[in-house]
Amino acid sequence: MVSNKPTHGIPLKSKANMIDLYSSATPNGRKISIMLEEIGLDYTLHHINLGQLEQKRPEFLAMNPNGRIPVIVDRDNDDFVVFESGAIMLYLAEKTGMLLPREEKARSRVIQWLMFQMGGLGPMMGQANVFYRYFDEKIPAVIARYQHEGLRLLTVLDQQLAERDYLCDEYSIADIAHWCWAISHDWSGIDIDGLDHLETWLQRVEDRPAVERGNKIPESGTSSEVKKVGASMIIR
Ligand SMILES: N[C@@H](CCC(=O)N[C@@H](CS)C(=O)NCC(=O)O)C(=O)O
Repeated sequence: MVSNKPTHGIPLKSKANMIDLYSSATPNGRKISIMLEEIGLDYTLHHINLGQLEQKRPEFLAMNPNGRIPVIVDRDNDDFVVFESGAIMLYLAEKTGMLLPREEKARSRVIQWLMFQMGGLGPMMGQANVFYRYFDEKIPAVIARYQHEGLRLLTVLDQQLAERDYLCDEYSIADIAHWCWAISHDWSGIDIDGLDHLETWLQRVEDRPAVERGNKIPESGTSSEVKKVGASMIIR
């Protein structure tokens, strides 16, 4: 449960809660707020204003040299810092024993689908957003390339979901990671008509109370605000 009201800037510590989450209203950020809501750890949200480049300030770079959200600090583990959303999900799953199976092969399957999201769907849909939404110059071949690749990856998910309710049978961090990107297919200009298993799964995950809560942390801006922030980041 998020314990404090969202703050802006980068406060150094808040000992009252176990996890400090540095995040923004983006797919990679939402993975972690949804996960924290699912596992029920107390956390404090520090809303990083990407448009103001708070993620490039020295105090943020000291936590993540890559200057990107999300980041967590575990106050329950010597203020251990974790960056990269996939690594954060694995860390929290291992800390709590939740959303990642113990059994070796089942665990490996979840990690495989998580890596597939981190290396595939996220980067491809991210670039589709850049060229379809944020770039002033519209380059049709580039837009088509990223949208086709995004759709191809979503089709792989659709096939995987044809015979199971969740990507690896039981709901796991792989579902959270993919859902956060797949749900924004419209923003990337990717039409998922005909991917019926994917659509059913998107709704199934969305219906989870923890997903509904975590998906609003932090709150999104309007479409034009999101577009402005997206456009401001790509040229830097
Ligand atoms: N691979 C990283 C990607 C993180 C990432 O790209 N975060 C974006 C928001 S979704 C960001 O912080 N962008 C700010 C910037 O590019 O300056 C992860 O999964 O954590």
